[in-house]
Amino acid sequence: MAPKNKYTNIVLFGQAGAGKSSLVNLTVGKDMATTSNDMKLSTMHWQEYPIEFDGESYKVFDTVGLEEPQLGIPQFLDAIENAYKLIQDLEKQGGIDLLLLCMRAGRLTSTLQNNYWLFHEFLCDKKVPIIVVITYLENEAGEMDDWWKRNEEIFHRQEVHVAGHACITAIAGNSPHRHEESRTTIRNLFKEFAADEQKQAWIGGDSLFVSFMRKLKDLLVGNGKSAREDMVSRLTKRCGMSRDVAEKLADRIKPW
Ligand SMILES: Nc1nc2c(ncn2[C@@H]2O[C@H](COP(=O)(O)OP(=O)(O)OP(=O)(O)O)[C@@H](O)[C@H]2O)c(=O)[nH]1
Ligand SMILES: [Mg+2]
Repeated sequence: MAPKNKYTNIVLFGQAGAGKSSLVNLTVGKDMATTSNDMKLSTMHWQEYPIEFDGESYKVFDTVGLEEPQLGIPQFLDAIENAYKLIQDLEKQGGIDLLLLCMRAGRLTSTLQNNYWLFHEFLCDKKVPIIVVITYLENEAGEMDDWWKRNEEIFHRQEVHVAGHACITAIAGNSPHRHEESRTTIRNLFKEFAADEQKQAWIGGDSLFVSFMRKLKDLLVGNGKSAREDMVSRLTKRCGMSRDVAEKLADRIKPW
């Protein structure tokens, strides 16, 4: 097993405009990541942000939202391939400690579900704990966390199973108090997953890459043609991709 490095690696994902870059800035306490005011994509490639507080060092990887219609097929495939390369890369740097799925308060969309499947199941093989961070809650009438109480059941029903949640506002705006409260919430979350006991819980067994390759190998030993087909069918059924896109992705991720 690769030795743990001193950083806690956190991968951030979610739709464009969900507040990923703002979440980085909230955590750091100053503007480090570029945020976008419109729906145009501000980040085409993942960005790495070293963050330190309370004596712990983290690396946060801010990824591109994986949305097919908005991105266009070639860019969508690039984005997935990039995410896949990032995960492989992080394996060599001690693994991924935490996935943060960022969403804007509102309906639980199919894009969010697809992103969840893609990262958590397909790319990370359910081995990395995943936390959902709900942004845009500065105007929540009661406590920001009330949003979760109202919506938790929907996540279960939609089979989006998370290890935890955080209800926040990622910008100061008119609610500096809630912004501060949000920073504490996120920092506590980071600390929780940086804790050694927590890490132990998720280490052990195969690395993500090894288990991914083993799955492929098992499939290939059985029948090479069905291996590709299996991946395509998983991508269409679970990740909501069209057959055309799934086939292109299967061909790009692995030379069959
Ligand atoms: N009101 C409010 N606005 C927010 C919040 N979080 C982010 N925003 C705003 O939403 C816009 C998009 O935020 P970003 O942080 O750039 O979103 P992103 O997920 O990084 O977007 P991409 O990089 O394009 O994928 C910016 O104008 C932010 O100021 C929030 O909690 N409340
Ligand atoms: Mg961004």
